[in-house]
Amino acid sequence: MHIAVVTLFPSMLREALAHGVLGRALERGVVKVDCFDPRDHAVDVHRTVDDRPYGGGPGMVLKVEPLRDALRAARAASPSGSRTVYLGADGVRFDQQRAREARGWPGLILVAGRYEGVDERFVEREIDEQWSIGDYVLSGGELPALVVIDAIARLIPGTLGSAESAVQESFTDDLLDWPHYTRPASVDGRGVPEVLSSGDHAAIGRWRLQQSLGRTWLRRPELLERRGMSGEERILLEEFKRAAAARRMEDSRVIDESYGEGESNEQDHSATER
Ligand code: 4HQ
Repeated sequence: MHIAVVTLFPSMLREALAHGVLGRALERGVVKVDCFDPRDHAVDVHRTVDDRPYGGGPGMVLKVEPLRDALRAARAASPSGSRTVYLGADGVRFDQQRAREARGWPGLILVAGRYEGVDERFVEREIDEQWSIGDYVLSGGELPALVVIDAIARLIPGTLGSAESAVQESFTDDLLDWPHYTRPASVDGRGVPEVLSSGDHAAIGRWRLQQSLGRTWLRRPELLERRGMSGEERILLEEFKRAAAARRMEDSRVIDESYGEGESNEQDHSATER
């Protein structure tokens, strides 16, 4: 897939893209990322790319002409049918579903703004979609561009190893991840859930799905609402809820007992540890 980025800070993108699975995908040519700097298209001696906002107020706005010329260069280097996306906090939320859709596009042109943003007439004339990566204010579109590139690139065959890709396309999509453990078997007296050392792969699969369902129910119930559950998944989640309720009961009993013995809960630390 070809990705072009219009940015005033091309080195910020190039540096960040040189690492890990994405770095390797770029080396192997599975994904190609090209940067186009509006400053290279500024015409005055100062290479000006921004100007004061009409109506006054603080900050600067990116001018149309250098942006438009950088975008033209990006389009000339991109496959036909590429879509142009502006990254800004006022866009629609970028999520896994949008990443899946964009994976099928011939190419993607990302425009990263700076300062207060870009002249609205540039957005109206040149931008197909506006994406936001979340409800917070950043100082530029470069980090959002990197987030979007990472999320899309890992969906393209050849970016991840075959083991990783198998997991990513599995039924656990749209659920939070299950907890992971590695050696040593004991850390500060805390062990690893027994089932993970049982060698029973069906049981391990059920436990992981149950943990994913349980965590999603606890932390992101709206995700579970949207996704729905199979009959077997409902049973696994009910069992998770019962176990969670039983643990809460056990905790309050331990705390009551320690109060009864006149000890503070802090002193009796070992009793409340699971
Ligand atoms: N900005 N998701 C302002 C963002 C943002 C976000 C990017 C700040 C664009 C000009 N972009 N610049 N959140 O906060 O995408």
